[in-house]
Amino acid sequence: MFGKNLKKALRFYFITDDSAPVLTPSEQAKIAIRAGAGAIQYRNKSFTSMYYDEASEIRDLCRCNGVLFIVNDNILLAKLLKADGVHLGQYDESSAAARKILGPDAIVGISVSTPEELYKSNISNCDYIGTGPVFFTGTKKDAKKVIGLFGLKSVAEKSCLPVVAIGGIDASSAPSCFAGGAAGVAVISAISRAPDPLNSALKLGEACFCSSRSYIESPWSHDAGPGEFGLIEKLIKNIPAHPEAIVSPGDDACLLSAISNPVITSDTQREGVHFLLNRQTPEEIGIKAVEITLSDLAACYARPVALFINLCLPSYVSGNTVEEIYKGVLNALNKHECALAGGNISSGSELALDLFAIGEARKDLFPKRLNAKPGYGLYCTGPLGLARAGLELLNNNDTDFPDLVLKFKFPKARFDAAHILANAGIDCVMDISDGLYGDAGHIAKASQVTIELDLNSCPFDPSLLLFCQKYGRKTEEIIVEGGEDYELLFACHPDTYKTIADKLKTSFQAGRCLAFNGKHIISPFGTGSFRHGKK
Ligand code: TZP
Ligand code: MG
Repeated sequence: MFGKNLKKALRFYFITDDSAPVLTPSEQAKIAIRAGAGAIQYRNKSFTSMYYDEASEIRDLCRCNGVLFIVNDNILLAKLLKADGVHLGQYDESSAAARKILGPDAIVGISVSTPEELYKSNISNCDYIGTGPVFFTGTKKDAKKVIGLFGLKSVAEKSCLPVVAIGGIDASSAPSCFAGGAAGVAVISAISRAPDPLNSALKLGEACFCSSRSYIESPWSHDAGPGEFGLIEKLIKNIPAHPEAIVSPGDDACLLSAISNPVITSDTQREGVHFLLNRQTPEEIGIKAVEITLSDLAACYARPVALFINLCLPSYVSGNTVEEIYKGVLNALNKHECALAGGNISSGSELALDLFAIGEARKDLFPKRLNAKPGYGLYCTGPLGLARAGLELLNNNDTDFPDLVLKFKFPKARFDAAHILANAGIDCVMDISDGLYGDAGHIAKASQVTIELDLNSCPFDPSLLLFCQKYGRKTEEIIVEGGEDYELLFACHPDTYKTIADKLKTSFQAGRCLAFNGKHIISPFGTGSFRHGKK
């Protein structure tokens, strides 16, 4: 989330004061957030488990307002709190340990007072440098000698990482720190002990070119959060009427108009497994969740009718984020003329979406995995492996192949292709979520045939080829093992395929079905199944 925006987030960096006379650390954090701080460090030199709730509350405030949340000194506390990062002093644990424990996306900061210290420090695992005290500070009792603006400049000039100036800084001295090469200023007492903390914070925000904000509470906050009912009320206000949802969300249950062959499917999307909150926008997450749930209906030739969505909402996800997820959900449903018929929201430790979709099947044909026969070809409605490559690019912050990233972010339920397959009477279909190898295996097992994978007539996507070249990957392996493309995989007689090949422009033959010979899949390429979220 902070990748490119790190420098911006560091401009106004507030550190909580564990012994301020009037304001609690949470109150200080709220003021700093309102004044436009981009980063907040939780600093509590006498931290014990007693302070866990306090630290969690500040983490939630930061998350809900898009503010970087950093923990001082304690890597394990940062891990426990799922903080965005940790700030380490010269005598704390190593930045390598922080990187190992907190992962590649964590923001790791290190304190450095002089160019010599910078030179001696291993900063290969660090994202920013804290330098000071620039001015006299009474807040840190064991602070080093004041380095002055000259000292700040000498570190900033030598540092390849953004430098945050610290120590005795307030709104009036912040501009001189920026002029001295600082990317940001970190303050404690200028807010925590100011006679008028909000006013001082706002002035500091101005000096850092940060706009003030009306901060957002976590939906679960006891004081001011909207809570489950408030949030649901807000969400259902935006749900458009749908002709098939006679009694729509808001009541105990939804009354749908009668449908003849109901088909029901469900899908789960979990943070860190199926989606990445720091790499996909909430709206994108909502769109994708709907498309892949409806993809199961497409694979059954069913028309989408209604969708239910249960949300597990951790306290660090704001009501705004949920509204954005719903915006994506509603956009996707609208495209497929499907009603949002109801759902539920509960608190939980990680963001998760459980979706249930109801569709209406055709009367004449319900395709099944067990209908493949020896002599049939195995075909696919579109390119494979692109979504997997897109996920790897996202994980590497690589912007070289945006078309592949789009394939990961925006899979499409292939109702268009399903329509063509259904009209040709094809009765063995499934959607590919787990990769060709894994999903062809499902067809082979259910139909008791052997499937031999063959990519001779598979066109290789130009971007995928370039991706494989760049990352030293085997294209065939990504095609066979990569998942989440949500194309349709189908088996039919080769003569049947000939009648539809022209209509399915991106389709290709991926293999053939043989009489069972003791092995379900023969693959000269990859032999692994896709595991969502696994690198
Ligand atoms: N590290 C160097 S100076 C300092 C720290 C934590 C204290 C900064 O506090 P203040 O009140 O902004 O001078
Ligand atoms: Mg420290």
